[in-house]
Amino acid sequence: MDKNELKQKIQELKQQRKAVIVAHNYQHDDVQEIADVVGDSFALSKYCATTDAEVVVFCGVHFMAESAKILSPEKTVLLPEIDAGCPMADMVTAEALREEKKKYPDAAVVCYINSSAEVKAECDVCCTSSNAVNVIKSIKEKDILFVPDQNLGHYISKLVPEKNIIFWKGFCITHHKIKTDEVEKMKKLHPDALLLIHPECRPELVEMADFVGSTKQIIDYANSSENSKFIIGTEMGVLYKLKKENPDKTFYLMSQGLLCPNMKKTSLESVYNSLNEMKYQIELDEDVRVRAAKALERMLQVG
Ligand code: CIZ
Ligand code: SF4
Repeated sequence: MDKNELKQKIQELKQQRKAVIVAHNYQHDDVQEIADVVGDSFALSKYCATTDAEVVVFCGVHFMAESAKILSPEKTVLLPEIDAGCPMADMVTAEALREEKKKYPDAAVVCYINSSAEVKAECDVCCTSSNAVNVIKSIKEKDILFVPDQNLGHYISKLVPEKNIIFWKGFCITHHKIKTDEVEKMKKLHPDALLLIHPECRPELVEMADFVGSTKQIIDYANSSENSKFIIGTEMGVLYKLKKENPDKTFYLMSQGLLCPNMKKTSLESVYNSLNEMKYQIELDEDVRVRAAKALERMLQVG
C-alpha cells in the first residue's frame, strides 16, 4: 500500500473500531499528521481519560500507553509497536525502588511520568516535565526521593532549593548525550537565535538556555515569542509542530543526535496493523493499576 492508501485505510478502520489516534510530539511527521491529537504524555493521557472513544491507539512509547490505561481502564489501549520502550523508564524497577525507599523512610517518593506502572505504584505522586516544579512545591515533606531522571531532578532542585532532592541515576539516552561543545558551536553559528532546552538535558546545557521546558512549553514559548530564530534542544519530532504553527520562524535542531529511536519505531504501517489486528493491547494488574492511578491522580490535582 502507498502512503495515501494507508491513510485512507487507517481512517476507515478508525471509524469501524470507534478509535482515536493520539501521537506524542516526538513521533514521525506522517504519524502526527494522521493523529486526532498530538501532545506530551500528560496532555495525551488526560485526553484519553475524557474521550468517549472505545479504543485508543497510542503512538508513543510503552509508559505513555500505560499511563493512558491507568487513567482509562475501561478503554482498549493499543501500542502499535510493542518494542517501543523508554530506556530511561527502564532504569528504575519497582524492586530497586522498594529497596531505596527503605533508606529514606521519611522521604516522599516522586516519579517522572517516564516510568512503568509498577514504579508509579510505589510512588506518592507523579510529575511531568511541565508540572514537576509545582508538584514538588505541593509536597509537605522536605526530603524527596525522585526517580528516574537525574537531570530533571537537578533542574527541580535549583528551582525549589528548600527541598532536599535525592536523585536516582537515570537519564534519557537521547538528551543526555548532548554535550556543551556542540551547543556552543550552534550558538556561534546562530547568535541571534534563542536556545530552548528540555530539562532532560545535562545541567550544564540547561544553564546555557534562554528557556527551559517540556515539549509543550517549548512549543508555546516559540509560538508566542517575538524572536524569529530558535535553537531547539529536544527530540527532533517537535520541529513538525513548531514549523507548522510558525511558518515564518526558523528552527535549528541543537544537535542531529536528538532522535529517540524508540519514538521513531511507529510508522503509518504500524498504526494500520495496530487497528486492523487490535494489537498490542496494554493490560495491567488491577492492584498495580489502582496504586499507580493514585500517584497520577494526585498529580492531576496539582495541575
Ligand atoms: O512528558 C512527555 O511527554 C515527555 C517525555 C516529554 C515532554 O517534555 O513532553
Ligand atoms: Fe525515553 Fe528519552 Fe525517548 Fe523520551 S526521548 S522516550 S525519555 S528515551
